[in-house]
Amino acid sequence: AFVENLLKHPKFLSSDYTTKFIDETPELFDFPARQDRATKLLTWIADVTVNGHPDTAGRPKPPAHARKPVPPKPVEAGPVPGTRDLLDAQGPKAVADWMLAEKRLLITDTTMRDGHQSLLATRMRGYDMIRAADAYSKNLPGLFSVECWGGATFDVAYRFLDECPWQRLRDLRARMPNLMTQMLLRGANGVGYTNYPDNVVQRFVHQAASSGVDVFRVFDSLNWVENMRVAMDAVLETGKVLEGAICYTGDINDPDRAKYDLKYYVGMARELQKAGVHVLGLKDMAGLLKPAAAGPLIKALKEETGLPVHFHTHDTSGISAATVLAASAAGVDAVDAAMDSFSGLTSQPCLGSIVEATRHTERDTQLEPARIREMSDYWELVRLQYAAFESELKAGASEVYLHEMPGGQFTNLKAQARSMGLDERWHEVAKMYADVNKMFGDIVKVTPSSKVVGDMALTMVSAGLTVDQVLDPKVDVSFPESVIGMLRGDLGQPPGGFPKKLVKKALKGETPDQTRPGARIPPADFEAIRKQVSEELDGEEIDDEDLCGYLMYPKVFTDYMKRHADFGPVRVLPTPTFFYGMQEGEQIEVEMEQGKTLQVGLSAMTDTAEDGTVKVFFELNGQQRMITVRNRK
Ligand code: BTN
Ligand code: 3PY
Ligand code: ZN
Repeated sequence: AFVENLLKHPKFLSSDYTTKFIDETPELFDFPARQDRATKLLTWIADVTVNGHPDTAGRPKPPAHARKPVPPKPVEAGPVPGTRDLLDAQGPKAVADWMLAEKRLLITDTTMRDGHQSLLATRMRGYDMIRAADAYSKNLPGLFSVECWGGATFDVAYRFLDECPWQRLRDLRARMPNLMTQMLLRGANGVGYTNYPDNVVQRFVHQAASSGVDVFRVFDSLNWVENMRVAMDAVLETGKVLEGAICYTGDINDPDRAKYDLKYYVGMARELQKAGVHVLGLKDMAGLLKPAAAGPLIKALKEETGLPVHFHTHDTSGISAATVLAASAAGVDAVDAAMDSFSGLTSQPCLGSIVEATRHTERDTQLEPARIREMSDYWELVRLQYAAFESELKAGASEVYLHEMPGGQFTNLKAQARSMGLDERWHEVAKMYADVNKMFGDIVKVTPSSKVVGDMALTMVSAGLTVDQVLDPKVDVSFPESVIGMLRGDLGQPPGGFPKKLVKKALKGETPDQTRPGARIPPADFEAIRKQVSEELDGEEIDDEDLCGYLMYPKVFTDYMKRHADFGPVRVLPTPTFFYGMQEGEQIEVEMEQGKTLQVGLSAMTDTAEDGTVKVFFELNGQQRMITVRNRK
């Protein structure tokens, strides 16, 4: 591969090189070109062993005592029929009717999506999820659904975990045939941060349904129902469950936040009902719904629409379980919770404790505490392997009622602040986030609108700007691109519109567009795009899932495909191997696919040679293999 690279290097071809050429031209070592899958995987292991993984560099390591996570043993019997069987046999309306008729408090487990999105920067690999899926199916058949897809997990899978999110979905689906899988869809923003053409959103929804999603929770980051319709109509066409979500912000009991009062939420619920949703989602992405507000809100939503209500919250404040119990007492149909070891703080409330708290009451979930504990024990060991991605957040914080940041954004924004040298000034950032929200007219803050508020807050803190200065026509302010885009109307319209004075200043007189963004973006030409992507990737076949990945994240997708061509299906590597490589003398098993397992041992490695390379010696199913990698450190 080295010689191949050398022979095709432009400088080499033009004879424009010196004797130092090889030392000065690291890309010559960018192999391997096309090799067999096992060699590619060994190349990844060798590279990470020598150079480390960029994502864990400088971060805490898993503790030395961390044992290998072993998933709970599935009970002997085959899977008991669950919600998925009902959906398949009778359709989504029957699921909704069944929810209304159930006395039990139904539970969605969010560990595989929002749990790790909120606690571990979305870094949990499919490997660790898929290993647990059979136990979920056999031991917890009474769950309402398993949230395991969408939100930030889609792009993080490609971007940082070098795995295909679609494959993860298919693998999970196959192992949990009796349970409904659930995803989070950002309406017209798909699983991205921008508005897509209508036909892209439609195609994405249909692909997600056929690859294995059963429940679609659809929301809009400004609560603009108009902007949710394309996605919602597409879900209705698939025959899967449409959960239209209201994003909750403010406080219905606070007379100073009258913009988001009970009437507002009931009005939105009615719009969603008219749009044909099967289930009403109440998405409290920051964990702001207080126990005393949950009862009146949930009663009103149920009475006014007759729909089942599914409540989602975050425990940033530390009192979300109280809200869940108040919601339960008020008759909420289903709630989200994370397995104990992935609960609390910016994640969901504790699943096992909700099960215990409702036991022997009318709302008894009928889930088995022992099964939950053993599942949580598995996740506890999994979590240790992701020590690099833990945030330093240690306690609940009432500050969330000030800034109203979504649980999934909190640790991200903190990291962004750190990278700008603002780590000492976090509480200022939090206060500024609140001020920016007011300046924007008090908007719903959830991906992607929350990112816009965060960008503006960081800009203002680092430039030392106040709200008054930003609004002052005489002060020159350089607004972040995301802010200009939102005020221009790229994300749609918030209730009441954006404040005119701010819009005028940021857009420098340009008129904002208040029409639906999707209606002004021309449709994508799928087959032309497929052909062009395939050409960019040396003729690689682009299947329908790949195409949808590209449509959401063009560069993230093609970069992933290029790494995949070099390093193979690294999703099959155990998590410690993926992030840290191997130790000399270590042996691992790698299951390439069912029934095809590789035995990999790392027998020795050389010191770094003159030319900057290291030779790593492996045993692959008993055969000696040597991989040469450049030491980039
Ligand atoms: C990231 O930025 O974190 C994702 C890129 C990962 C690159 C991996 S690390 C091991 C291997 N060696 C490389 O040079 N690239 C891949
Ligand atoms: C996401 O969009 O990823 C969210 O979790 C919003 O709460
Ligand atoms: Zn959430």
